[in-house]
Amino acid sequence: KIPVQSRELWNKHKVRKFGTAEEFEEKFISHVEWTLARSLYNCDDLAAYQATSQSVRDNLVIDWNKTQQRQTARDGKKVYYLSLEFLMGRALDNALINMRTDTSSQDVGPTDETLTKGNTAREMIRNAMKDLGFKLEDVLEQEPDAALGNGGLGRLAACFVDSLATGNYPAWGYGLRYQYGIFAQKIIDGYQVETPDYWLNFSNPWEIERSEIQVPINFYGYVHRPESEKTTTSPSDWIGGERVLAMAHDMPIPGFKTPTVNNLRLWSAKPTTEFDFSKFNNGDYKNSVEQQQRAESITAVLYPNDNFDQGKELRLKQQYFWCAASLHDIVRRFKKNKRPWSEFPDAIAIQLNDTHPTLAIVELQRVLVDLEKLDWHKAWDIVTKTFAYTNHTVMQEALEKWPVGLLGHLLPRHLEIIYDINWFFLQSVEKKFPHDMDLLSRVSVIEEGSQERYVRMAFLAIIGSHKVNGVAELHSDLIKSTIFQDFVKVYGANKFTNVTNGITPRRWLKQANPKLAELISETINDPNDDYLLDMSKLTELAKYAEDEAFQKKWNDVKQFNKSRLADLIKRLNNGVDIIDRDHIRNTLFDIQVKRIHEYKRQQLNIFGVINRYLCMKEMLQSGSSIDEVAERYPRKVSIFGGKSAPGYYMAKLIIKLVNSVAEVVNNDAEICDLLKVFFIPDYNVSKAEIITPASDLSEHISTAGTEASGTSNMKFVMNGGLIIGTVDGANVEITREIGEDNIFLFGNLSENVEELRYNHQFQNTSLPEALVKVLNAVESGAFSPQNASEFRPLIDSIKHQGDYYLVSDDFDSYVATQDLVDQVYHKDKKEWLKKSILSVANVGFFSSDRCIEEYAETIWNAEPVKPE
Ligand code: GLS
Repeated sequence: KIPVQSRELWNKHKVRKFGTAEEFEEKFISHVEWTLARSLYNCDDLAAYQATSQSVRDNLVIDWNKTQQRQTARDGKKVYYLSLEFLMGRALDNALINMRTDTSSQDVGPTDETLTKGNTAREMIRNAMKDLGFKLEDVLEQEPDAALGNGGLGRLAACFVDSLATGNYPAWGYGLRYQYGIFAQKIIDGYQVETPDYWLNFSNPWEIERSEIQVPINFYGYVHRPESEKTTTSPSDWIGGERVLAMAHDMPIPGFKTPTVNNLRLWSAKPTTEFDFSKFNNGDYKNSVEQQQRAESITAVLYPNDNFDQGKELRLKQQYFWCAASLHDIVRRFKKNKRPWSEFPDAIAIQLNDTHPTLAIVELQRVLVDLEKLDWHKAWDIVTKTFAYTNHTVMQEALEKWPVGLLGHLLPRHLEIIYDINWFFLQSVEKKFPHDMDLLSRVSVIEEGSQERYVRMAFLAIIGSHKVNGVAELHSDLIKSTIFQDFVKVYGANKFTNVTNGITPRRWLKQANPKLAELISETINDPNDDYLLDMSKLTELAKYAEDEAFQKKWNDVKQFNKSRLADLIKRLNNGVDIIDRDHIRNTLFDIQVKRIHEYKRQQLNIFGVINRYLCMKEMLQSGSSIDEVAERYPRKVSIFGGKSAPGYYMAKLIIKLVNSVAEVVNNDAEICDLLKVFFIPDYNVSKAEIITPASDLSEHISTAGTEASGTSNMKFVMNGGLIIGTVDGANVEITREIGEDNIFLFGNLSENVEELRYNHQFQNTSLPEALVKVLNAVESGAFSPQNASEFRPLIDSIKHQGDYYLVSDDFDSYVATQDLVDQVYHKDKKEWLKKSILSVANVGFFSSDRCIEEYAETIWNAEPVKPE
């Protein structure tokens, strides 16, 4: 603590934010010289990016410190969002957009007064950069994506921290600081090849290393119980066998138009300073060092699976390491206030992003019982009131379960606690439903198999939480009627709720689509972009849906964004332009970008493309002119992108098929560029920012009942793209919000899926004619002349293995709906533009600000801490 008499001096030298371009320039140069130890003579774009980020970060840190002080002083309920994935993307541009320009605070910073009229902080920096000799766009390009996530689940967490800060909630994210994010995808000969993403190659200006915060974490070892304590529910000592340290790295998360800057705390593993002297003395110096180094492997790499549980020991280690460090941190902060333990749930809400952090439930129970010596039941009451769990999938292969042996070996005391939690839970079930042995075994946390026994993490998460939510209405209904059906019986339906996902409009509209954002703010007369905080303001746009002059402007923005994407594609295609720029306005950009997964059905999309191509060829063969073909099958570019899990054979084969089809179609002179296919390699957040605004149509075509929500569907709609989709996930609510006239739905409904699957297995179902032709072409080697059987597994899965994802059942409906898309797009542009405008006008519901409010009100009972 600084003595009172010294404080005046501190205040005299108080650090200040830059507010003007000149102040920024001064900061920039001092960072080039002092932080980077470079100079005017060797400052390249990368150094300029580093210096700009450091300067902007200085501003954020001032607000960050104040936010933490304010939130501590106000002592409201704190929210902690535990997520193994945060797919953040780039930070600099986002910070520039979120940098406040209001005058309400005494702090210096870019304000309405220091900025020339109508200029944003971002514009100010752009001009300053220009004066310093740099182009902002080139400098922004230097930043590597922070790709600490796989797909939707990780990006959701990133949108949530943005909205939490924007809504002034006292909320921290907790995650892991992987040294390697999701792999970089290369396409070689049409195949996905994974290369490591060493994103920390150049130092990361957005993280603040907290070397003073190091939490010891134990693994393995054994449990010791004093003689007097007979049962496992009484305080026990866990004597850990291996110890590593968790070190904190903080990333400031700025809210939009508010001085609230929240914290994302990521843990990295490092060896303890303790040294195994016995080994050392035995002359085994190398081994004792090696063991120390093993620690770092815990946070070395993100597991590259989406919607799939691989069950690796190192993954379990990651999970415990992160849960234990985060809880230690949370408990330490709580204890500072010396409030009674019973008030813990009034002070703290912890949200579990999927089952990955379920061990936090067990760890808190251990801390309370073993370390704080609370009675088991009192402790359990605190635990269940603190936690809430979000389920993100119904896919069986994604539901986490850990072998009892593995868990007990790594975390012996935690396994005991899990058994006891289960014991008390089953007792309560038995009381409510006496003698229902089947029910007991169905809801037990322990799955009794013939060989191995498993801990079912989702069940543990439900039992340890006061609320469980799904991520879209259909999904939340489905979990209640399928995977968690028995728990609805046990707890009643009220424990289960829905919070439909959302996305942050700051990144996905303002940042990704500056031209559209500008047109919107000009049209609805909102020069300060307040609509980005209140998306219901967008309904104003509906007035102009049929206004011809406005439609033209709207269309011009889309064309600009399509050209921007065409440029990117050209660059990725080694400079070869596959998109005819003269016809870009009449070329439908049809995009499917997301993780590659059989349930997301990129195979349905590419089969549709093949069908189109075969039909075009057939027309030509039977004597039609190219104009007639163009009339029936107008210009289209089919764009794909997404990563497959490295071990997912079928998904990788789908990528290869897309690339093989592209090879044939793009080089077929006969079809005169009417159809093009392109697979964008290494789809990531920063590429999504270019891809999303450019779609005319995007595809969200999962088998009904399989996609929990989807969030890219929301991103595309927010950018004026129309959707072709199944009645699945959030597509249902998108339809409700934007109107069924403005979305192209097709395919079977989720309630029919079971029967259709049954039919494939036990009835003789025939395939649609068009699909048969497609499969025959693929089988004949039309796209793999060197190896005709290459795509056999994809065909077999449909023809001979029950077509689990119902490609054949939805194929005709899909093709017919694509025809409808062509008709509206090419024959009735006005109608198309009207749909596009109305979609954006009604997309407001899908702002992640709305989700966070729902979580705060219905699950966390947390209030914003507004800055004065
Ligand atoms: C996912 C679901 O598959 C998506 O539908 C959902 O939008 C996302 C966020 O809730 O979570 N679950 C998962 O394991 N990966 C996802 O992207």
